[in-house]
Amino acid sequence: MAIVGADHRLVPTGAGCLQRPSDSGPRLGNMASLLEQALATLVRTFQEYSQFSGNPLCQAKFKELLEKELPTWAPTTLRECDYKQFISVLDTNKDCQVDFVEYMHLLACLCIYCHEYFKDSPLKPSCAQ
Ligand SMILES: [Ca+2]
Repeated sequence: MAIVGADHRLVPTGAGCLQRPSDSGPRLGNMASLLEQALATLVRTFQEYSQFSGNPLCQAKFKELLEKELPTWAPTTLRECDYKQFISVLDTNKDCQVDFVEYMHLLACLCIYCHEYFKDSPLKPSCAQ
């Protein structure tokens, strides 16, 4: 099912698929690569937690996202004071919410961390390859 937003936001169309309201850009509904699927998942996850409004997430909703979607990587097990400091650093415009750009900054940092952590231990091909 395609849902078209008048504001040209990506909208859910079914199991993990996103489509743009117009045909001017790439159609993400028929993704072929893992990277395209990963990008759609990043966008869709934020949109789900913002109830497809695209609005910033309040801190409680953002913490819920971290706990459910990044249970291994997110600092939700930090002491409350350390968690507040983490949010303070992440919330660059200091509006006590996490917008999409701030969310993406966190994910970019996690990607860089993963890259640094794993760069000396090359990934093995999966069993299917
Ligand atoms: Ca913010």
